[in-house]
Amino acid sequence: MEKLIITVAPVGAEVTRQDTPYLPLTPDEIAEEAFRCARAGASILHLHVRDREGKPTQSREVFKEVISRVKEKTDMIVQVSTGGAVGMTPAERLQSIYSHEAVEMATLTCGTVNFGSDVFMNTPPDIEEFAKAITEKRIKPEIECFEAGMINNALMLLKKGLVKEPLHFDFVMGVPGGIMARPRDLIYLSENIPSGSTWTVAGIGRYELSLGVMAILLGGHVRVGFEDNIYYTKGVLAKNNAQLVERISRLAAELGRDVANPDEARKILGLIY
Ligand code: KMH
Ligand code: ZN
Repeated sequence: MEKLIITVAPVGAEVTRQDTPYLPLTPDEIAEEAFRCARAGASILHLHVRDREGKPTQSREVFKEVISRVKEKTDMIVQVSTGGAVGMTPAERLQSIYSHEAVEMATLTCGTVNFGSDVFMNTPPDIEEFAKAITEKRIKPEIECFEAGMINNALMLLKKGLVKEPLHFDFVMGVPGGIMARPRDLIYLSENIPSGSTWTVAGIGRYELSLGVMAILLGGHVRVGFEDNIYYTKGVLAKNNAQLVERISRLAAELGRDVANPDEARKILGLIY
């Protein structure tokens, strides 16, 4: 089986210091956390950033500053969020892809989904605009699917030439309002993408671990981090994101799957040849 790519999503847009005191917020904190996670086996950094008050922002300048600090410390693949936070405008969200030449990947959510008590809006014209902009910048999209129908939307983008094969998917599972996070849900999604595609899974809350283990076994890849889950075990907060990465690396080793370094991940994803 191909080596395992571990993505870490250490910040997110929804988690607060009230939820966990260990959340990295400043550029220095995020860069330090990225460094620890890279050492633990993460090769992709799924990046959200915060303003001086700790609120989510898609500011080009803030992304630039954070990415510069991260790149001083690690060679991780930087994957910027274009999802941002619920309620941001499409133009606001898309700033991240123009922030720094080191951006190699960007998320592309392929549909609208209920998101707790909010709605994460991604209209068809907006999805197409995002896909076009990402492809024009020669950035690899990570197609985020919160629902099975989003795979179909991605296939329509492919037909229109707005994204290119091989596609890479991220199944975000267990969001209240999106697809559930049972083993059969992951099997369904992973079996319904074009052959030759790669996929990773981001299980929300307690599903981060169970779906991560399934992905190791099925030949997929794994995302962990405070964006999706702040606990190490039930009721016990993880002290940092690296603890969550370390556990996946350890489980992968136990299960006979080697963990990819950033350049190996780039090859698997077709970022380099
Ligand atoms: N914060 C969520 C509403 C992405 O990074 O592209 C959207 C999100 C997806 O986190
Ligand atoms: Zn995100």
